[in-house]
Amino acid sequence: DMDERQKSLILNSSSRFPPPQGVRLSYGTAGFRADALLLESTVFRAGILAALRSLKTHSVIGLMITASHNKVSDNGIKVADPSGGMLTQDWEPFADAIANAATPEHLVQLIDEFVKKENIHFHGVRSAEILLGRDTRPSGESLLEAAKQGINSIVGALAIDMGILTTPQLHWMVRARNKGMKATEVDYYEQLSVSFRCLIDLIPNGQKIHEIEDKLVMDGANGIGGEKMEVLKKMLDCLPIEVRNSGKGGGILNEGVGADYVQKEKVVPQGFGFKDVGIRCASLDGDADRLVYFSVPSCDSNMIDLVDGDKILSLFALFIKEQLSVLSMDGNEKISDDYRARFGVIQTAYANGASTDYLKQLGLEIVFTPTGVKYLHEQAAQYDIGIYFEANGHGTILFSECFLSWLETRCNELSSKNQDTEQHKAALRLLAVSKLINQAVGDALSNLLLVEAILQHMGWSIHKWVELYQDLPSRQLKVKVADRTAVVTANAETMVVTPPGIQDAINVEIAKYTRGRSFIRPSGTEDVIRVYAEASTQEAADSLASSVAKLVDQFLGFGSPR
Ligand code: G16
Repeated sequence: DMDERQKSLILNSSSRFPPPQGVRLSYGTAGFRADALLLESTVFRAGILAALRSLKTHSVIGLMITASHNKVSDNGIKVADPSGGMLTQDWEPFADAIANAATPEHLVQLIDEFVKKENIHFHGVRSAEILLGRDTRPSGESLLEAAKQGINSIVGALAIDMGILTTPQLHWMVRARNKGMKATEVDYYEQLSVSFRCLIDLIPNGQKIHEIEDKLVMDGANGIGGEKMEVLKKMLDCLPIEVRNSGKGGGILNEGVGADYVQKEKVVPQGFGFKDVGIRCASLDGDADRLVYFSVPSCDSNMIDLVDGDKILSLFALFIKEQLSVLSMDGNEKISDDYRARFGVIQTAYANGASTDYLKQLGLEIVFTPTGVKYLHEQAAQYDIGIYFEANGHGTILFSECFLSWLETRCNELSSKNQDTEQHKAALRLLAVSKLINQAVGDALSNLLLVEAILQHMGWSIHKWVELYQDLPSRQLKVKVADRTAVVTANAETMVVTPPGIQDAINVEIAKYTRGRSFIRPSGTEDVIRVYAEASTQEAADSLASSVAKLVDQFLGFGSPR
């Protein structure tokens, strides 16, 4: 229970952070997001929550201040759980409740009730530890101060400022700390560069002749990714990378640049153009948790050939499957006398239909979840090897502890027998992938290195990769509505349950198009309804998207009868 001293500490400090009037905040797809000016009290309260979570779990917790792909004037905050993954969904209602408590007294009451319910004990000195990180947004500094004050209002909680980081770096550090591993930023770079180097050294000799000669050009979205890649680059002598849009040149965060822009608009980002025709390019988002690739096909237009999250997933799946079959552990087949590895992929409704067809052809098990890393991650963790990706470039590969320890044993056996070296190499590659790829959350920097290693391994150019399968033309739109919470969906967001009637109307539109597919959902990071449509031609996808957008406006727009 909280004693009186603890209660008055929270009362006093929270009175310095009054919540904004007339705004209701919710812990959405990826934590709280809003205009940065509205967020001080929310971030302060998230600091309290993080400290309580640390007390409850006896583990290090992370707090990241970022609004990722959103505009520079927005900001946000999300909590990293002891595993390094997203905050447990069980605590989201508490997060919502305290964020919206109108007075310090009500806040204290909510915390008191929660502490009793969760049976959280206060132990005093250094009983809770929270790692803080922030992206490059100018509002980050004062919000960080608010978070610290929230943390400091819990007796025994210690806030450690890790500085400006990519979101995945902070998640990685939390995970590493709780596993008793070395967890500084330098350790992070070490792990990435060593495992990348290992994959490169394992490339079959013959293939090295086809080594991709051209450099990679990376778009840092004017965020944190560019700066961090410059550091990492110094440790990677075998990878020529040119970084653009690093934020130093004065460009605006996520504006006309970055993974979200490139993936949604399918056009060349700022800083890229005719000079890049044919070159392999990659775009990160503002906090470097998303990655897409692209190439500029010709000088005639600003269109790009996009390699989205689905195609990154497909490349990873292909490579892993190849290693598994060398180890003769294909798919969900019995893989050896003593082990059967479950291999699955996780997508959302945004996955391009052509990617799903391709993955099915590979014989993979595919599961769909609602949008949000937290849902995909949870599903992927059900497998020995679970690959998840959102089309927007968020994703990673999860390895089960059980599979990794089997793999390590197998590796040792094979190396002691000193025979069947192909199998040994495949096992070593899988181990290297498990170290390169971020096990806490999708990470653009480590994903980029894995892509580069696999392309080199396969001797593939970006064009070969683009042609792995042909995307169905698609279009995404967003529609401002009076109240986006009026839309409730089911079946991994493929169906609208309320408002009644809208799904039937959408179905009527879909039926007009060959290979037509469309769905709507409320965004969890912006105040809009998102519309997705795909069909056999771009014109058809555009027209399907715009008619569905009109329906959204009719049913939910400001002029709609409500
Ligand atoms: C966040 C989430 C992603 C989600 C994206 C868009 O990304 O982490 O899982 O796909 O928001 O969500 P929504 O469509 O609900 O706005 P990020 O890069 O902004 O952290």
